[in-house]
Amino acid sequence: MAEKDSTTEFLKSAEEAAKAILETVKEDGFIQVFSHLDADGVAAAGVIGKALLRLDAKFRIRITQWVDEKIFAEILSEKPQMIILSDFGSGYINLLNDKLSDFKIAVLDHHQIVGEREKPNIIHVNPHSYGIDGARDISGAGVAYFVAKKIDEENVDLAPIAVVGALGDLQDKYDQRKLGGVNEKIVEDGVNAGLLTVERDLIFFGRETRPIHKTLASTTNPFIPGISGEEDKSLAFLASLDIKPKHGERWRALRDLSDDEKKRLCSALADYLLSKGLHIEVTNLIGHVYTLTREEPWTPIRDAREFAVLLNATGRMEKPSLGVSICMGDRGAALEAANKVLEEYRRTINKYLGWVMEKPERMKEMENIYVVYGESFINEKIVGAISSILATSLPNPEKPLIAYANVEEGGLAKFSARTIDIMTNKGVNLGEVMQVAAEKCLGNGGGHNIAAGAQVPIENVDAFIKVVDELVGKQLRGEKVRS
Ligand SMILES: [Mn+2]
Repeated sequence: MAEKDSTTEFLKSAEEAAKAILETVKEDGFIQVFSHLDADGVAAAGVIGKALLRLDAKFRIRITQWVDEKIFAEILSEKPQMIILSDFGSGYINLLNDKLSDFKIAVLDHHQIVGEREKPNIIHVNPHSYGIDGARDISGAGVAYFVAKKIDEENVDLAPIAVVGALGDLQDKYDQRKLGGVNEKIVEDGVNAGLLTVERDLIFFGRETRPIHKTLASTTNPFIPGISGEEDKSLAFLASLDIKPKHGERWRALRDLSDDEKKRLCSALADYLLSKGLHIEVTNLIGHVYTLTREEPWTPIRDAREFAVLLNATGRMEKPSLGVSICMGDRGAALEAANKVLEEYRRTINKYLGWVMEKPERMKEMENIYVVYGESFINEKIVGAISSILATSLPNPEKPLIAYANVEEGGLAKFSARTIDIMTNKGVNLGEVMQVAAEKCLGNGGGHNIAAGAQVPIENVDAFIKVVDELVGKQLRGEKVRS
Protein backbone atom coordinates (compact mmCIF):
# COMPACT_ATOMS: atom_id res chain seq x y z
CA MET A 1 0.00 0.00 0.00
CA ALA A 2 1.28 3.46 -0.81
CA GLU A 3 1.99 5.60 2.21
CA LYS A 4 -0.79 8.04 1.45
CA ASP A 5 -3.41 5.31 1.00
CA SER A 6 -2.39 3.56 4.19
CA THR A 7 -2.80 6.77 6.19
CA THR A 8 -6.17 7.41 4.53
CA GLU A 9 -7.33 3.89 5.39
CA PHE A 10 -6.09 4.28 8.94
CA LEU A 11 -7.97 7.57 9.31
CA LYS A 12 -11.13 5.90 7.99
CA SER A 13 -10.99 3.39 10.84
CA ALA A 14 -10.48 6.26 13.31
CA GLU A 15 -13.60 7.87 11.85
CA GLU A 16 -15.56 4.66 12.37
CA ALA A 17 -14.60 4.65 16.06
CA ALA A 18 -15.52 8.34 16.34
CA LYS A 19 -18.95 7.66 14.85
CA ALA A 20 -19.61 4.84 17.31
CA ILE A 21 -18.62 7.08 20.22
CA LEU A 22 -20.84 9.93 18.99
CA GLU A 23 -23.74 7.54 18.57
CA THR A 24 -23.33 6.18 22.10
CA VAL A 25 -23.17 9.69 23.56
CA LYS A 26 -26.26 10.73 21.58
CA GLU A 27 -28.16 7.85 23.16
CA ASP A 28 -26.90 9.01 26.56
CA GLY A 29 -24.93 5.76 26.99
CA PHE A 30 -22.29 5.15 29.64
CA ILE A 31 -18.72 4.66 28.35
CA GLN A 32 -15.97 2.86 30.27
CA VAL A 33 -12.44 3.75 29.20
CA PHE A 34 -9.49 1.53 30.08
CA SER A 35 -5.97 2.66 29.26
CA HIS A 36 -2.43 1.40 29.71
CA LEU A 37 -0.33 2.34 32.73
CA ASP A 38 2.57 4.20 31.13
CA ALA A 39 3.14 7.74 29.87
CA ASP A 40 1.59 6.99 26.46
CA GLY A 41 -1.39 5.19 27.97
CA VAL A 42 -2.06 8.02 30.42
CA ALA A 43 -1.79 10.56 27.56
CA ALA A 44 -4.19 8.46 25.43
CA ALA A 45 -6.69 8.39 28.30
CA GLY A 46 -6.37 12.16 28.67
CA VAL A 47 -7.06 12.70 24.96
CA ILE A 48 -10.15 10.48 24.96
CA GLY A 49 -11.28 11.87 28.32
CA LYS A 50 -11.11 15.46 27.08
CA ALA A 51 -13.00 14.61 23.88
CA LEU A 52 -15.74 12.87 25.94
CA LEU A 53 -15.89 15.72 28.44
CA ARG A 54 -16.46 18.18 25.61
CA LEU A 55 -19.37 16.02 24.43
CA ASP A 56 -20.79 16.08 27.94
CA ALA A 57 -20.67 12.28 27.86
CA LYS A 58 -21.15 9.89 30.77
CA PHE A 59 -17.83 8.11 31.18
CA ARG A 60 -15.22 6.78 33.55
CA ILE A 61 -11.50 6.21 33.01
CA ARG A 62 -9.43 3.45 34.56
CA ILE A 63 -5.64 3.10 34.11
CA THR A 64 -4.28 -0.43 34.44
CA GLN A 65 -1.20 -2.44 33.59
CA TRP A 66 -3.03 -5.04 31.49
CA VAL A 67 -6.44 -6.41 30.54
CA ASP A 68 -7.42 -9.07 33.06
CA GLU A 69 -10.29 -10.84 34.80
CA LYS A 70 -10.82 -7.89 37.14
CA ILE A 71 -11.60 -5.64 34.18
CA PHE A 72 -14.01 -8.19 32.70
CA ALA A 73 -15.76 -8.51 36.05
CA GLU A 74 -16.06 -4.74 36.32
CA ILE A 75 -17.51 -4.47 32.82
CA LEU A 76 -19.98 -7.31 33.40
CA SER A 77 -21.29 -5.70 36.57
CA GLU A 78 -21.43 -2.11 35.23
CA LYS A 79 -22.86 -3.04 31.81
CA PRO A 80 -21.61 0.06 29.97
CA GLN A 81 -23.09 0.90 26.55
CA MET A 82 -19.57 1.16 25.18
CA ILE A 83 -16.01 0.19 26.14
CA ILE A 84 -12.91 1.97 24.89
CA LEU A 85 -9.46 0.44 25.32
CA SER A 86 -6.53 2.71 24.54
CA ASP A 87 -2.82 1.92 24.22
CA PHE A 88 -3.61 -1.74 24.77
CA GLY A 89 -6.19 -4.25 23.58
CA SER A 90 -4.76 -5.37 20.23
CA GLY A 91 -3.19 -8.35 21.97
CA TYR A 92 -6.54 -9.43 23.37
CA ILE A 93 -9.02 -9.28 20.46
CA ASN A 94 -10.05 -12.95 20.74
CA LEU A 95 -10.33 -12.77 24.51
CA LEU A 96 -12.38 -9.56 24.36
CA ASN A 97 -14.70 -11.21 21.90
CA ASP A 98 -15.02 -14.35 24.04
CA LYS A 99 -15.71 -12.56 27.29
CA LEU A 100 -17.60 -9.49 26.09
CA SER A 101 -19.36 -10.49 22.88
CA ASP A 102 -22.49 -8.53 23.83
CA PHE A 103 -20.65 -5.24 24.29
CA LYS A 104 -19.72 -2.52 21.84
CA ILE A 105 -15.94 -2.11 22.04
CA ALA A 106 -13.44 0.27 20.45
CA VAL A 107 -9.77 -0.72 20.64
CA LEU A 108 -7.42 2.22 19.93
CA ASP A 109 -3.96 0.72 20.03
CA HIS A 110 -0.56 0.70 18.30
CA HIS A 111 0.92 -2.55 19.66
CA GLN A 112 1.38 -5.65 17.51
CA ILE A 113 -1.90 -7.41 16.80
CA VAL A 114 -2.03 -10.91 18.30
CA GLY A 115 -4.58 -13.38 16.93
CA GLU A 116 -7.51 -12.17 14.90
CA ARG A 117 -7.86 -8.60 13.76
CA GLU A 118 -11.60 -8.32 13.24
CA LYS A 119 -14.65 -9.21 15.30
CA PRO A 120 -18.18 -7.95 14.72
CA ASN A 121 -18.52 -6.21 18.10
CA ILE A 122 -15.07 -4.60 18.02
CA ILE A 123 -13.96 -1.49 16.15
CA HIS A 124 -10.24 -1.99 15.93
CA VAL A 125 -8.09 1.05 15.15
CA ASN A 126 -4.46 0.01 14.81
CA PRO A 127 -1.80 1.38 12.42
CA HIS A 128 -0.35 -2.12 11.89
CA SER A 129 -3.56 -3.08 10.04
CA TYR A 130 -2.61 -0.56 7.36
CA GLY A 131 1.11 -1.22 7.13
CA ILE A 132 2.03 1.70 9.38
CA ASP A 133 4.78 1.01 11.92
CA GLY A 134 3.17 1.34 15.34
CA ALA A 135 6.51 0.99 17.10
CA ARG A 136 7.91 4.27 15.85
CA ASP A 137 5.42 6.16 13.64
CA ILE A 138 2.41 6.58 15.92
CA SER A 139 1.68 5.97 19.61
CA GLY A 140 -1.44 5.01 21.56
CA ALA A 141 -2.05 8.68 22.34
CA GLY A 142 -1.63 9.40 18.61
CA VAL A 143 -4.31 6.85 17.67
CA ALA A 144 -6.60 8.35 20.33
CA TYR A 145 -5.85 11.81 18.95
CA PHE A 146 -7.03 10.95 15.42
CA VAL A 147 -10.24 9.50 16.83
CA ALA A 148 -10.74 12.64 18.96
CA LYS A 149 -10.16 14.83 15.90
CA LYS A 150 -12.77 12.86 13.96
CA ILE A 151 -15.18 13.42 16.86
CA ASP A 152 -14.65 17.16 16.66
CA GLU A 153 -12.03 19.22 14.85
CA GLU A 154 -11.80 21.35 18.00
CA ASN A 155 -9.81 18.50 19.58
CA VAL A 156 -6.85 19.51 17.44
CA ASP A 157 -5.68 21.31 20.59
CA LEU A 158 -4.85 17.85 22.02
CA ALA A 159 -2.03 17.41 19.49
CA PRO A 160 0.67 18.31 22.06
CA ILE A 161 -0.63 15.56 24.37
CA ALA A 162 -0.31 13.04 21.52
CA VAL A 163 3.27 14.26 20.99
CA VAL A 164 3.96 13.71 24.69
CA GLY A 165 2.61 10.15 24.38
CA ALA A 166 4.86 9.40 21.40
CA LEU A 167 7.93 10.70 23.25
CA GLY A 168 6.92 8.70 26.31
CA ASP A 169 7.09 5.59 24.12
CA LEU A 170 10.54 6.71 22.85
CA GLN A 171 9.33 7.11 19.27
CA ASP A 172 11.87 9.87 18.50
CA LYS A 173 13.83 7.40 16.39
CA TYR A 174 14.33 9.53 13.30
CA ASP A 175 17.50 11.51 12.63
CA GLN A 176 18.47 13.71 15.59
CA ARG A 177 15.77 12.37 17.84
CA LYS A 178 12.94 13.50 15.64
CA LEU A 179 9.37 12.20 15.53
CA GLY A 180 8.53 10.93 12.06
CA GLY A 181 5.83 9.08 10.15
CA VAL A 182 2.26 9.80 11.23
CA ASN A 183 3.64 11.48 14.36
CA GLU A 184 4.98 14.22 12.12
CA LYS A 185 1.41 15.12 11.11
CA ILE A 186 0.46 15.47 14.77
CA VAL A 187 3.46 17.72 15.36
CA GLU A 188 2.35 19.83 12.38
CA ASP A 189 -1.16 20.14 13.83
CA GLY A 190 0.30 21.34 17.12
CA VAL A 191 2.62 23.82 15.44
CA ASN A 192 -0.16 25.18 13.18
CA ALA A 193 -2.43 25.61 16.19
CA GLY A 194 0.30 27.69 17.86
CA LEU A 195 0.64 25.21 20.73
CA LEU A 196 3.98 23.64 19.91
CA THR A 197 7.42 24.64 18.68
CA VAL A 198 10.18 22.37 17.44
CA GLU A 199 13.84 23.33 17.78
CA ARG A 200 17.16 21.59 17.64
CA ASP A 201 19.15 21.90 20.85
CA LEU A 202 20.49 20.06 23.88
CA ILE A 203 17.70 17.74 24.94
CA PHE A 204 18.03 18.33 28.68
CA PHE A 205 14.86 19.20 30.56
CA GLY A 206 14.48 22.78 31.62
CA ARG A 207 16.98 23.95 29.02
CA GLU A 208 14.93 27.10 28.40
CA THR A 209 14.47 28.44 31.86
CA ARG A 210 16.18 26.51 34.61
CA PRO A 211 19.63 27.36 35.99
CA ILE A 212 22.12 25.05 34.26
CA HIS A 213 23.33 23.32 37.41
CA LYS A 214 19.73 22.49 38.35
CA THR A 215 19.09 21.12 34.86
CA LEU A 216 22.12 18.85 35.06
CA ALA A 217 21.31 17.77 38.59
CA SER A 218 17.73 16.84 37.73
CA THR A 219 18.38 14.86 34.56
CA THR A 220 17.91 11.12 34.50
CA ASN A 221 18.44 10.92 30.74
CA PRO A 222 21.37 10.57 30.74
CA PHE A 223 21.85 9.64 34.35
CA ILE A 224 25.08 11.26 35.59
CA PRO A 225 26.25 9.52 38.77
CA GLY A 226 27.56 12.02 41.31
CA ILE A 227 25.78 14.90 39.57
CA SER A 228 22.20 13.72 39.10
CA GLY A 229 20.42 14.82 42.26
CA GLU A 230 23.37 16.87 43.56
CA GLU A 231 23.20 20.57 42.75
CA ASP A 232 26.43 21.60 44.49
CA LYS A 233 28.46 18.96 42.62
CA SER A 234 26.79 20.09 39.45
CA LEU A 235 27.97 23.66 40.12
CA ALA A 236 31.51 22.43 40.75
CA PHE A 237 31.41 20.50 37.47
CA LEU A 238 30.47 23.67 35.57
CA ALA A 239 33.22 25.61 37.33
CA SER A 240 35.76 22.98 36.25
CA LEU A 241 34.71 23.61 32.63
CA ASP A 242 34.96 27.36 33.06
CA ILE A 243 31.25 27.74 32.26
CA LYS A 244 29.81 30.61 34.26
CA PRO A 245 26.50 29.70 35.90
CA LYS A 246 25.42 33.33 36.24
CA HIS A 247 25.27 36.34 34.03
CA GLY A 248 25.48 39.21 36.50
CA GLU A 249 22.80 38.46 39.06
CA ARG A 250 20.80 36.20 36.77
CA TRP A 251 21.21 32.41 36.54
CA ARG A 252 21.94 31.26 33.01
CA ALA A 253 19.88 28.50 31.38
CA LEU A 254 21.26 26.02 28.83
CA ARG A 255 19.82 28.03 25.96
CA ASP A 256 21.99 30.98 27.07
CA LEU A 257 25.21 29.04 26.43
CA SER A 258 27.26 29.79 23.34
CA ASP A 259 27.73 26.97 20.81
CA ASP A 260 31.28 26.57 22.00
CA GLU A 261 30.18 26.24 25.63
CA LYS A 262 27.53 23.67 24.63
CA LYS A 263 30.13 21.59 22.81
CA ARG A 264 32.48 21.78 25.78
CA LEU A 265 29.72 20.72 28.13
CA CYS A 266 28.68 17.73 26.00
CA SER A 267 32.15 16.33 25.50
CA ALA A 268 33.01 16.88 29.18
CA LEU A 269 29.86 14.99 30.14
CA ALA A 270 30.81 12.11 27.85
CA ASP A 271 34.34 12.01 29.37
CA TYR A 272 32.94 12.19 32.88
CA LEU A 273 30.51 9.33 32.23
CA LEU A 274 33.28 7.26 30.70
CA SER A 275 35.36 7.77 33.84
CA LYS A 276 32.41 6.31 35.77
CA GLY A 277 32.25 3.28 33.52
CA LEU A 278 29.26 4.58 31.57
CA HIS A 279 28.97 5.37 27.92
CA ILE A 280 26.99 8.04 26.09
CA GLU A 281 26.89 9.14 22.47
CA VAL A 282 27.35 12.91 22.48
CA THR A 283 25.09 13.08 19.44
CA ASN A 284 22.25 11.72 21.58
CA LEU A 285 22.42 14.80 23.79
CA ILE A 286 21.43 17.03 20.90
CA GLY A 287 18.21 16.71 18.97
CA HIS A 288 14.70 17.92 18.30
CA VAL A 289 13.12 19.57 21.29
CA TYR A 290 9.33 19.85 21.49
CA THR A 291 8.05 22.78 23.54
CA LEU A 292 4.44 23.32 24.65
CA THR A 293 4.42 27.07 24.21
CA ARG A 294 1.23 27.79 26.17
CA GLU A 295 2.56 26.21 29.35
CA GLU A 296 4.26 28.24 32.02
CA PRO A 297 8.06 28.34 31.89
CA TRP A 298 9.64 26.47 34.83
CA THR A 299 6.93 23.81 34.80
CA PRO A 300 7.81 20.28 33.69
CA ILE A 301 4.93 20.23 31.22
CA ARG A 302 6.49 22.89 29.00
CA ASP A 303 8.95 20.37 27.57
CA ALA A 304 7.21 17.41 25.93
CA ARG A 305 9.86 14.86 27.05
CA GLU A 306 9.69 16.05 30.62
CA PHE A 307 5.88 16.03 30.45
CA ALA A 308 6.13 12.35 29.47
CA VAL A 309 8.38 11.63 32.46
CA LEU A 310 5.83 13.35 34.69
CA LEU A 311 3.03 11.15 33.32
CA ASN A 312 5.16 8.05 33.74
CA ALA A 313 5.93 9.10 37.32
CA THR A 314 2.22 9.48 38.17
CA GLY A 315 1.66 5.95 36.85
CA ARG A 316 4.63 4.33 38.61
CA MET A 317 3.90 6.08 41.90
CA GLU A 318 0.28 4.90 41.75
CA LYS A 319 -1.28 8.30 41.01
CA PRO A 320 -2.22 7.95 37.31
CA SER A 321 -5.45 9.94 37.69
CA LEU A 322 -3.31 13.03 38.34
CA GLY A 323 -1.58 12.48 35.01
CA VAL A 324 -4.88 11.99 33.18
CA SER A 325 -6.42 15.15 34.61
CA ILE A 326 -3.37 17.19 33.63
CA CYS A 327 -3.68 15.86 30.07
CA MET A 328 -7.34 16.91 30.18
CA GLY A 329 -6.28 20.46 31.03
CA ASP A 330 -6.28 20.54 34.81
CA ARG A 331 -3.53 22.79 36.21
CA GLY A 332 -3.38 24.41 39.66
CA ALA A 333 -3.62 21.89 42.47
CA ALA A 334 -3.37 18.84 40.17
CA LEU A 335 -0.15 20.10 38.62
CA GLU A 336 1.27 20.97 42.02
CA ALA A 337 0.53 17.47 43.28
CA ALA A 338 1.97 15.89 40.11
CA ASN A 339 5.13 17.97 40.54
CA LYS A 340 5.60 16.50 43.98
CA VAL A 341 5.10 13.00 42.59
CA LEU A 342 7.68 13.74 39.89
CA GLU A 343 10.21 14.97 42.44
CA GLU A 344 9.66 11.88 44.53
CA TYR A 345 10.02 9.68 41.46
CA ARG A 346 13.30 11.40 40.51
CA ARG A 347 14.64 11.03 44.02
CA THR A 348 13.74 7.35 43.97
CA ILE A 349 15.38 6.78 40.58
CA ASN A 350 18.51 8.68 41.64
CA LYS A 351 18.68 6.71 44.86
CA TYR A 352 18.43 3.40 42.99
CA LEU A 353 20.89 4.33 40.25
CA GLY A 354 23.36 5.65 42.81
CA TRP A 355 22.95 2.41 44.74
CA VAL A 356 23.63 0.29 41.66
CA MET A 357 26.78 2.26 40.76
CA GLU A 358 28.09 2.27 44.33
CA LYS A 359 29.36 -1.31 44.40
CA PRO A 360 30.52 -3.40 41.44
CA GLU A 361 28.75 -6.55 42.63
CA ARG A 362 25.39 -4.83 42.15
CA MET A 363 25.85 -4.75 38.36
CA LYS A 364 27.82 -7.64 36.96
CA GLU A 365 29.01 -8.17 33.41
CA MET A 366 28.51 -11.67 32.08
CA GLU A 367 29.52 -13.13 28.73
CA ASN A 368 26.55 -11.74 26.80
CA ILE A 369 24.56 -9.58 29.24
CA TYR A 370 24.75 -7.24 32.21
CA VAL A 371 22.82 -8.13 35.35
CA VAL A 372 21.59 -5.69 38.00
CA TYR A 373 20.90 -7.35 41.36
CA GLY A 374 18.12 -5.12 42.75
CA GLU A 375 16.91 -7.79 45.16
CA SER A 376 14.85 -6.20 47.91
CA PHE A 377 16.40 -2.73 47.57
CA ILE A 378 14.80 -1.69 44.27
CA ASN A 379 11.01 -1.42 44.08
CA GLU A 380 9.56 -3.85 41.53
CA LYS A 381 7.40 -1.08 39.98
CA ILE A 382 10.50 1.03 39.26
CA VAL A 383 12.88 -1.71 38.13
CA GLY A 384 11.76 -1.26 34.48
CA ALA A 385 12.65 2.43 34.55
CA ILE A 386 16.05 1.62 36.07
CA SER A 387 16.90 -0.90 33.37
CA SER A 388 15.75 1.50 30.62
CA ILE A 389 18.05 4.23 31.91
CA LEU A 390 21.05 1.95 32.48
CA ALA A 391 20.69 0.13 29.14
CA THR A 392 21.39 3.36 27.25
CA SER A 393 24.59 4.13 29.12
CA LEU A 394 26.47 0.85 29.48
CA PRO A 395 30.23 0.59 28.87
CA ASN A 396 29.39 -1.95 26.19
CA PRO A 397 26.00 -0.75 24.92
CA GLU A 398 25.63 -3.82 22.71
CA LYS A 399 25.16 -6.13 25.70
CA PRO A 400 21.53 -6.38 26.80
CA LEU A 401 20.82 -5.59 30.43
CA ILE A 402 18.53 -7.44 32.80
CA ALA A 403 17.60 -6.10 36.22
CA TYR A 404 15.52 -7.74 38.88
CA ALA A 405 13.78 -6.90 42.11
CA ASN A 406 12.06 -9.13 44.60
CA VAL A 407 8.29 -9.00 44.66
CA GLU A 408 7.14 -8.71 48.28
CA GLU A 409 4.44 -11.35 48.19
CA GLY A 410 4.67 -14.68 46.48
CA GLY A 411 8.43 -15.35 46.66
CA LEU A 412 8.94 -14.07 43.11
CA ALA A 413 11.60 -11.98 41.41
CA LYS A 414 10.53 -9.54 38.71
CA PHE A 415 12.98 -9.17 35.81
CA SER A 416 13.12 -6.38 33.29
CA ALA A 417 15.29 -6.69 30.16
CA ARG A 418 16.38 -3.89 27.81
CA THR A 419 18.69 -3.38 24.89
CA ILE A 420 19.31 -0.81 22.16
CA ASP A 421 17.59 -0.81 18.74
CA ILE A 422 20.52 -1.98 16.63
CA MET A 423 20.69 -5.28 18.52
CA THR A 424 17.51 -6.44 16.76
CA ASN A 425 19.54 -6.44 13.52
CA LYS A 426 22.02 -8.73 15.24
CA GLY A 427 19.36 -11.27 16.08
CA VAL A 428 18.53 -10.32 19.66
CA ASN A 429 14.86 -10.67 20.65
CA LEU A 430 14.48 -10.18 24.39
CA GLY A 431 10.76 -10.99 24.35
CA GLU A 432 11.60 -14.48 23.13
CA VAL A 433 14.53 -14.82 25.55
CA MET A 434 12.39 -13.85 28.56
CA GLN A 435 9.62 -16.21 27.52
CA VAL A 436 11.81 -19.25 26.93
CA ALA A 437 14.08 -18.70 29.95
CA ALA A 438 11.11 -18.12 32.27
CA GLU A 439 9.41 -21.30 31.06
CA LYS A 440 12.55 -23.25 31.93
CA CYS A 441 12.61 -21.73 35.41
CA LEU A 442 8.93 -22.18 36.33
CA GLY A 443 8.04 -18.56 35.70
CA ASN A 444 6.50 -16.60 32.86
CA GLY A 445 7.78 -13.88 30.61
CA GLY A 446 7.59 -12.14 27.24
CA GLY A 447 7.40 -8.71 25.62
CA HIS A 448 8.96 -6.75 22.75
CA ASN A 449 12.30 -7.40 21.10
CA ILE A 450 14.13 -4.56 22.87
CA ALA A 451 12.06 -4.38 26.07
CA ALA A 452 10.73 -7.42 27.89
CA GLY A 453 10.07 -8.84 31.32
CA ALA A 454 9.62 -11.99 33.36
CA GLN A 455 8.68 -13.24 36.81
CA VAL A 456 10.38 -16.30 38.29
CA PRO A 457 10.49 -17.92 41.73
CA ILE A 458 13.26 -16.33 43.83
CA GLU A 459 15.09 -19.63 44.29
CA ASN A 460 15.49 -19.87 40.49
CA VAL A 461 17.04 -16.42 40.02
CA ASP A 462 20.60 -17.64 39.45
CA ALA A 463 19.50 -20.38 37.07
CA PHE A 464 17.35 -17.89 35.16
CA ILE A 465 20.23 -15.43 34.74
CA LYS A 466 22.45 -18.22 33.44
CA VAL A 467 19.83 -19.33 30.91
CA VAL A 468 19.24 -15.76 29.71
CA ASP A 469 22.99 -15.28 29.18
CA GLU A 470 23.11 -18.51 27.14
CA LEU A 471 20.03 -17.70 25.08
CA VAL A 472 21.28 -14.22 24.14
CA GLY A 473 24.55 -15.89 23.08
CA LYS A 474 22.59 -18.30 20.88
CA GLN A 475 20.65 -15.49 19.24
CA LEU A 476 23.87 -13.61 18.53
CA ARG A 477 25.24 -16.73 16.81
CA GLY A 478 22.03 -17.04 14.79
CA GLU A 479 20.88 -20.21 16.56
CA LYS A 480 17.31 -20.99 17.57
CA VAL A 481 16.49 -20.52 21.26
CA ARG A 482 13.44 -22.75 21.35
CA SER A 483 14.26 -26.43 21.58
MN1 LIG B 1 2.06 3.06 23.81
